[in-house]
Amino acid sequence: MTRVVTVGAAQLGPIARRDSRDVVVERLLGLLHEAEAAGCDLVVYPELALTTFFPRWHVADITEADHWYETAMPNAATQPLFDEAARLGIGFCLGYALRETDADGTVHRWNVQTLVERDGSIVGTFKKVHIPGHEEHEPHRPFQHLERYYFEPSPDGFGVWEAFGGRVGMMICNDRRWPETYREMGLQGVEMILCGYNTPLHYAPDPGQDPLQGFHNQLVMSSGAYQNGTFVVGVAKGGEEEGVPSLAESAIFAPSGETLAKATTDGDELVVAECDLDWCANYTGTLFDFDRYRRPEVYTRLTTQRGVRRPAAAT
Ligand code: CDT
Repeated sequence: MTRVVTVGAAQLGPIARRDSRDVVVERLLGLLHEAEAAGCDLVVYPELALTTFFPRWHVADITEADHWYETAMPNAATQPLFDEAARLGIGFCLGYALRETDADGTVHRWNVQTLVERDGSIVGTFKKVHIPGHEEHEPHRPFQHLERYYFEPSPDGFGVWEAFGGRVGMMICNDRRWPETYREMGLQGVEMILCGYNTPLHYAPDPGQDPLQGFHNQLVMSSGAYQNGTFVVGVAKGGEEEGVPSLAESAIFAPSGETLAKATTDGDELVVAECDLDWCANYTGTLFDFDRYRRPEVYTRLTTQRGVRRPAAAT
C-alpha cells in the first residue's frame, strides 16, 4: 500500500484588523477548493489564520483582546470549513488563538494548531512551545511582538499523532527555529511536521537579521527535515499586514532536506507536493538510525540545563 500524502501549504496574504472571521473563512474555503482540484489529502493553513497577527498591538487590559481568541473549535465561524472539508474528504491543519477557562476560573491563552482528519474528526490540538518576543509594551519599537503577553507556553511539548496513514507532528512559527523541536518529534518517529508562521521581516533587537529572514526560514526547516528524516510543511501568513511586511516563502521539504515546492507570491497561494512517507525510512533506517547511532548518555545537558554554562577558565 502506498503512503503518499498530497499536501497543500495554504499560504495566506495579509488579514486586516477589521476583517471578520467569516471573510477569512471564505478565503480558507477558496484555498480548500484549489486543494481539491490539486488532489490534496491535507491542507495546512498558517499560524493565527483566523485573524490579523494581533500581538503587534498592546492593550493594557488583556481582556480587551479576548475577541481575538476562539473559545471552541469548531465554532459558528469555522463550521463551514469543517463541513466542506469533510464533504470533500480533505483534512486540514488550522492555526488560531484559543482561550480556555478551567473549572476554578483560571484563564489560559494559547497559540494553537488543530489537525483535522479527512472525515472531519479532530486528531489533536498542539499548543505553541517556544513563545518569542516580549512581555511588556515597548513603545520604541515600530510595532510590538507581544506574544509573551498574549500567550502562555505549552506545558505539553511536542506530540506526534497517527493520522493520514503516517505519523504527523506540529510546531508553530518560532518552534521551527529550535533543533529540540524536531528531535522531540523525530524520537517519536514523525514523518510529517506541519508548521504555520507569521514572521515579520523586521527584527527590532537585531535588524541585521532582516535580509536573512528567508534564508533562516529555509535553513531551519530544511535541516530539521533532513536530520530527522521527515517531511516539513512550512506555511506563512505573508505580505504587508497592517503596515508590517512579513515573510512569505511557504515551502514543503523532503526527508532529504530538499525543497519540493515553494510559494512564488506573498499572497493567498496553494503550494502542493506529493509526499511519499516511505521516503522517511531511507534516512531514519540508515544514516539517522537513532537507536544505533545516537548517544543520549552524553547529551545530558539537553534536558538538565537551560542557558549556557561556560567551562571553568583554566588556572
Ligand atoms: N510568530 C512568531 O513566532 N514569529 C517569530 C518572530 C520573531 S521573534 C520577534 C518567528 O520566530 O518567526
